[in-house]
Amino acid sequence: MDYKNFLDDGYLNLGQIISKNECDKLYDKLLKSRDWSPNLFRSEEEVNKKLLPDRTSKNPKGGTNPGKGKCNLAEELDLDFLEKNESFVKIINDICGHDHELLLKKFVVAVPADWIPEWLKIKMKKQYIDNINPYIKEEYRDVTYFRGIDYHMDYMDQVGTKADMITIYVYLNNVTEKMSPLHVIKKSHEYSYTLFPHYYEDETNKSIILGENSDNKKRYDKEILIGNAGSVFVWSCVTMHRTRPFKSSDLPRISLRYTIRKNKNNKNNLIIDKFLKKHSLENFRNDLNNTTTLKSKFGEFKNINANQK
Ligand SMILES: O=C(O)CCC(=O)C(=O)O
Ligand SMILES: [Fe+2]
Repeated sequence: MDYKNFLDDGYLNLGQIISKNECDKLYDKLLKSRDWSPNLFRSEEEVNKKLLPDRTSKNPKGGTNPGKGKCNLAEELDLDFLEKNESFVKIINDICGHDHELLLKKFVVAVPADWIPEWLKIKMKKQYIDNINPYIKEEYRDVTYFRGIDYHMDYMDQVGTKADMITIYVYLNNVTEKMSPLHVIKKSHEYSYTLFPHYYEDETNKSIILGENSDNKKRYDKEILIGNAGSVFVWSCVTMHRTRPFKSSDLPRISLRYTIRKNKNNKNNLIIDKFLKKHSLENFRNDLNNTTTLKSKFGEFKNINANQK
């Protein structure tokens, strides 16, 4: 395996390395697990009464997303066809070591806009909302639902820690341009110190200007991840990526997402260490890049791109 692209860009497209047939079987199973329709959503009345659940011992943060050992469908199903796949295992071990830590695995669902209730669409025009789990009925919150998410780094879920983490994304159905594919900006770690919502302009399908502000910016190549079921992608936790709102479809896009960290006791110089060293990110720390922290500090984000189109 050649890791040059990962070392240079912070991103690797592995192509379709997982059996499409196995992904199809899993996707079918997921389709049967619930009524994929507007019926996933809570009513406006209920939401207005109470948006977030109380903190309990089972749910100490009062969150609405699946966690490690918490309301997580990906942990309940047999995923050996993927997790024991030789190439999949080798890539993780090469980048983060044999003794890596699995921070989280979960299913991620891109929800077509035509399933979102009108009252919520109106709210979304005024206020930036990407993760829609608070608006989904509690019994269905064993996966994460997105309606598109603006450019971010996955480091935002692990602020204040070392950046020796990767995300692995596996498409479980065929993802075309219309199915809310991921957009990844190569080398975007160069602006990893900037805060969400990250400054960008003049985006095309192939490139984007990214920066700190209009005086400090640079054009980068980007890739839109179109791929069949079984396609696998890896990016570093400081690599910016997004999805646009999913306009319309009978079926959701469902992916499996793994967040992996190098074990701190492993002293070997692994691919993730080489990546961080190459870009002087060994000591990268950012305590602010988390939407919850940022919202409480600066208020709700308004009118940001992902919300408007
Ligand atoms: O699948 C999506 O729509 C967003 C994915 C994403 O950025 C993530 O899971 O980290
Ligand atoms: Fe992400």
